[in-house]
Amino acid sequence: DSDGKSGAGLLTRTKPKTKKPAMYKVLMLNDDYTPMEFVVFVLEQYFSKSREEATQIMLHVHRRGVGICGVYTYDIAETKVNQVMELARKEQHPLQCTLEKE
Ligand code: TYC
Repeated sequence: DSDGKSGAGLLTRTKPKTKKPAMYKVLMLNDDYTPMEFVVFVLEQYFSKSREEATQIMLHVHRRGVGICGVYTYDIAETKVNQVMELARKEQHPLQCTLEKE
């Protein structure tokens, strides 16, 4: 055996058992119609950004087409995307928010 002990196929673990969870970026996409103030509101409410930070991210998306709202585990990232998409739909804004594995 590779661990030098007898027995079939049981390898001695050398690494710690715990591993970091996969992380996912929540991305915001630009469009021509969603008001800037709505995007800033979303970044403050769902991504815990200050007014200043939210404004910077919104302007980055406005100029570059896409930007990162935050990085989370899958369940949290997915929940935030759903919450943002639901509010945008309710308010009739075409804002798009999506997930990307890091
Ligand atoms: N481009 C939009 C406007 O001029 C503002 C905007 C910014 C929309 C970021 C979406 O993710 C977005 N009103």
